Amino acid sequence: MNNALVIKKQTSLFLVETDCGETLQIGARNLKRGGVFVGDRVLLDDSNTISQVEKRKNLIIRPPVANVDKMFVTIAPIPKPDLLLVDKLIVFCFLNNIQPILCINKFDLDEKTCKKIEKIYKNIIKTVVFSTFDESVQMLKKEISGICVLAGQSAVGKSSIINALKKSQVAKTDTFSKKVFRGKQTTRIVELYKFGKGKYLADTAGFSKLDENLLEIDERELKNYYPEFLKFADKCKFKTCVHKGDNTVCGVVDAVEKGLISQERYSNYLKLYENLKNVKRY
Ligand SMILES: Nc1nc2c(ncn2[C@@H]2O[C@H](COP(=O)(O)OP(=O)(O)OP(=O)(O)O)[C@@H](O)[C@H]2O)c(=O)[nH]1
Ligand SMILES: [Mg+2]
Ligand SMILES: [Zn+2]
Repeated sequence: MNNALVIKKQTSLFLVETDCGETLQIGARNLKRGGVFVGDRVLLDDSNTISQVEKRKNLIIRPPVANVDKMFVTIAPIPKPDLLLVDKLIVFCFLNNIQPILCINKFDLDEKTCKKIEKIYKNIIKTVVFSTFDESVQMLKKEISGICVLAGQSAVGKSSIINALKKSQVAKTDTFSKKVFRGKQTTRIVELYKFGKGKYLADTAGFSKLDENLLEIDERELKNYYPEFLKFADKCKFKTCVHKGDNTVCGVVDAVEKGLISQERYSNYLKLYENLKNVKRY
């Protein structure tokens, strides 16, 4: 018996790293429940076949990665930043016991926009600003621990981050215009890249199609996933206040008006609230 970590899935074969440090390409027995995913801790039998999958901390889908510890939520001045997606990913992280880290890339391209985004998020979650075109990207290395995944819009530079940190072209990249032309993301297969003992980073196609069913929460609970709202919420008239500014005293609306809470975050909160409310529940 041998314990291993699944680092890549290739149709019916898996690339695993055993606890002894060997990398093997192996198959799996017909496992009773579910499948085997990248990030799974597995048990190998004597013929080096996956015979069991250990209980998961979490499993994110599209693309599937198990046991995710940190998400590098990546954003850049180009393509046009989708901060609603950033906020959805952050809520998703809090729901799934994942630490979000905001990675603002392409500082070389537009310092002003990068700093604007940094200002919104730096007091909410860990935020780093850099460019993959220079050494500044290397500061990300110290943030890698456990199983980390890159997420974010297509063309923000997720694969470029992997390549810059690995100092070689291990992950495929494409220009923004090529991506738009093809209408597809460049990165489709998930693989964990190793950055030292117990340190992995996965390039992914971004989770940019993260849809509402990944956020299966009641809209009234959404406010609990906005850390910066909490300290103002005790000024709301009602404990059940969802901070929509419905003519009652609301500490959050008040803080937005005073510029103590970001207007962008707040208006995207309202959008997400409506999204969740409109998700049909059967
Ligand atoms: N100016 C500038 N361009 C960058 C930087 N990092 C990446 N790029 C460019 O952005 C484009 C997209 O990069 P990718 O790494 O392929 O983007 P991705 O996020 O992996 O995209 P998908 O795989 O489609 O999700 C490429 O043309 C890169 O050269 C940067 O720091 N500055
Ligand atoms: Mg990519
Ligand atoms: Zn309120």
